This record gives sequence, structure tokens and C-alpha cells, in this order.
Amino acid sequence: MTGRSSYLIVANRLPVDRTIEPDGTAAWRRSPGGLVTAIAPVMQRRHGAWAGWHGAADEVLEPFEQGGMNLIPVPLSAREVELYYEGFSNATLWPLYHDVVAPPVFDRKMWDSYREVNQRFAEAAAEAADEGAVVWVQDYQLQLVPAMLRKLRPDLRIGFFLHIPFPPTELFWRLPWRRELVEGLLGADLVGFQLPGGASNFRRLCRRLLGLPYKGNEIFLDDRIVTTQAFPISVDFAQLDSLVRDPNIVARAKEIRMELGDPEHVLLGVDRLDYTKGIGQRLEGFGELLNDGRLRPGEAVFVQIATPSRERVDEYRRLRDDIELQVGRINGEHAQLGYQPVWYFHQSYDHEELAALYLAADVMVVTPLRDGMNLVAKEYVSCHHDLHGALVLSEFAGAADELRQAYLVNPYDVEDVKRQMLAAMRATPHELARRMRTMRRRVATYDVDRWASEFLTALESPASEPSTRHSA
Ligand code: GDG
Repeated sequence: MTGRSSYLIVANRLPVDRTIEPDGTAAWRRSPGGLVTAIAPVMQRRHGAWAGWHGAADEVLEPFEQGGMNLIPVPLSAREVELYYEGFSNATLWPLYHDVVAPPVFDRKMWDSYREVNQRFAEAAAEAADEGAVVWVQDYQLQLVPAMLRKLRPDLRIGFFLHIPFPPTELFWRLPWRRELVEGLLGADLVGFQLPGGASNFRRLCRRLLGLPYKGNEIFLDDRIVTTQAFPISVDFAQLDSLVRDPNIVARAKEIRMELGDPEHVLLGVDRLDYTKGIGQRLEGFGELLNDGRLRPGEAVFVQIATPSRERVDEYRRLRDDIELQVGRINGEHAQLGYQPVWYFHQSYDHEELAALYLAADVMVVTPLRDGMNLVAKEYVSCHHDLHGALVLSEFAGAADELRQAYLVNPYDVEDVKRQMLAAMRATPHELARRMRTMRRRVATYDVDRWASEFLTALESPASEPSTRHSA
């Protein structure tokens, strides 16, 4: 590695994936995904560094350079992957922060591992950061890092962004290690959330749990101020908008519709196979529309891409079985020769194919039971310069705060899901264009570049003086 960095990202994963070249040698390729696309150029411009796990358990790697960034691999043992990552991060925090839609596991061994791994990330960051550097810690896997890092390096400017919702006090209160987690986050100068509601949940929790006063966005500690603020994450609008104008993508979108039997309506869902995403709820709605006869046989198909995710966590195994049973039932009852109502894919696709699918779909169905933001909704909107296409969107996705012209639904209300899916299918082109135009304006203005630069600007500007301390 070439010296210390004045800008550093700390995230569970490095922004690269290892690939095996045809000659058998290993190489690193930038990972797909919004976060990497957003932050990588900023970091490259500033010659920044990125600390994170490289994806292989029990392997220790030296720092290396890739695409103008210093990459600092943080090792994890197989047992830590099980306890810290699959365990405390994804079987405890993930369900707890998503309205307890699955029961969280509270296990002391998992917590111990979470603490140990967070300490390792903090030490790696402390070693890599230059004097007075700006360090941006990402997401729920690393909530203890801000305080651990501040202890090691009080000279740093530390930011934290939570990509998932921050729950109401009543839910967070269940966590046996609630105090440690909140104190961990308060090590940051700036704690960012997707929505203002998450930020205010956090401030209220700090007052109730630690007796800390706050005013506006600022929480007052004895010797410093922590700023809390919403920064809704977004997508690379310009890149998607130009990708779907590529003749190859346009042709592929047409081909997809033909391969589906050229139905009147193509409905699409794209999600990691996760119980927070409400995949079962939307399929139930679609199945009932067929049962009720409100959809004619052959009139509509539902394409569900369910990207494999967290396959070693029990709850995810059960979910997969449930969804596959449900798809089988709907197809069993309603398929005809030459017509299959639900096309289900437990696979992942490259981003060109995904863009073609977005372009091919008349109705994008996004029905999470709780979601920090949901980038899929914003990606769909970015792909429809034709102003065709409708978005059915859960009120429980962060994106619903911005995309008010979507067909908003309560995913717990199957009649509502059915009604809005039908309304989206029956809407006139004029109505669709009116809604889509407004949504596109929003995503084009608040794109992912703006998200990253607003966060960094806020992090670099000092909070008000502690002398303005005030009880609220
Ligand atoms: C968390 C929060 C928040 C999906 N399948 C494929 C594929 N994807 C891409 C999508 C999208 C991303 O994955 C999923 O992002 P979401 O935002 O929808 O959901 P989470 O993974 O749960 O993300 C969420 C986000 O963090 C950012 O802060 O919005 O609320 O839960 O970009 O396009 N991409 C490719 N092939 C696939 O098969 N290439």
C-alpha cells in the first residue's frame, strides 16, 4: 500500500469481486451495485482507500491497489462469517431493524463475534487513515466501529451511514446489547439515515436510553456534538437512462416479451430472496386476480427474479421453500399449454439483462414489508424514458417518500395489492406518462452522486459549537 489515506471507506465488503481468468489466474473486478458506483469515483478522485472483507473466509491478504484506490482486506474466519455475518448481522439486526417481520435471534456468541470483528475493522481503519482523515463507515454490520475508531484515533472525522431502517425505540429496546450499539454509533460525527423518521427514532432512543439532550438534528454529548440527518440513497440515473437507449437492450426487451408469449401485461419483481421484500404477498395478489377471474387467462404474466441471498441462514431457506411452493401452486392451477402465469428465477443476471427486463415490464411490483430505500424502484423509473410503465410500490419502502406518483400499496392488505396492480394494468398511456414524468424528474435530480456528495459535504463541515448546547 502507498502510505496512509486522507479519505477512507469502511464497509463489510470490499468493492471488488475475485474472478478467475481463462488462463486460471485470479483477478479483481469492481463489484456491481449502486453503493460502489456511487462512492468509487469519489474515492478515486481523492485517492481514497477502502477497508472491507474480500469475500473468502480464512484467507489473509495484503493491501493492494485497484482502479486508483487502496484496498485493505480485513480477514474473517469461517466461524466469524457464521457468527458475526450470518449470525448477529443477518439473524439478529436485520430482522430487528425491519419491524421484526421474522423473529430475531439473540445469541451471546454471535454478539461476541460481532464485537471482535468490529474491533478488527476499527484497527484496520486506524492504521490506514492519515492524520485528520475523513472516514465513512457503512451499514449495520459495523455499528460499533465509529466509537472503537474514535478511541484509537480521536483526530479523525468519522461518518456513518445506515442503509436499512432504524427501528422505533419500542423494537430496539429488546436488544440485550442496545446500549453498546447506540454508544458505538455515537462515536461518529455524522450519523446518516435513509429517512428523517430513522434519524428521529435514533435521537429519541439516545434520549431515552442515555439521557442525551438533542435539538433539531444535533445530539449533545459532554464534549462534542453528533449530527443526525437523512440522506436518501439513489441510483445512477444517467447511466441507466443511456443504457436502455442502446439498440441491443431495446431489441433484447422486445425479445423477452416474445419469449413470455407476448401477453398484454408483463409484471416484474426483482429482489434478493429476502423475507422483508414481500414476494409472497405480491404473488398471492396476482394468484387471486387469476382465481377471481379479474385477469383473463393469458392476459398477464408475472416475472419474479429472486436473487439467491444468505442461503445459510435458516429463515432464508424456509422462505425459498415457501415461495417455490406458492409459484408451483399458481402455475399448477392456472397454466395452459402455451401459457405460464408466473416465471420464477432463483438466479442473478448481469446489469444489461436486468435493464432489458425493466424496459420490457409494464408494471414493476415492489412490495416490501419494510425496506430502507429500495433501489429497484428507482432503477425501473430511470429505465423508462418512454414514459410507459407503472410502479406499484409499498408504503413501507423508503422510496415511497419520494415516489409519491407510484401506485402506493399496503403490502399487508392483499385487496389493496390486487386493486393497485389492476389499476396499474388498466391505466391510460396519458395517466402513466403523467406519473412517470414526475418520478423521473425526482430520481434524475436526486441521483446517487448527489447522495454521496451531500453526505461528504455534511461530514466535512463542522457541527455547531458545543457551547450552543440545549435541552429539547
Ligand atoms: C439495501 C437496503 C437500500 C438484484 N438482483 C440482481 C441485481 N440486483 C440489484 C438491484 C439493486 C440491488 O441489487 C438491490 O438493492 P435494493 O435497494 O433493492 O435492496 P437491498 O439489497 O436490500 O439493499 C435497501 C440499499 O441497501 C441501498 O442503500 O435501498 O433498502 O435493504 O441495485 O438492481 N443486480 C444484478 N443482477 C441481479 O440479478 N446485476
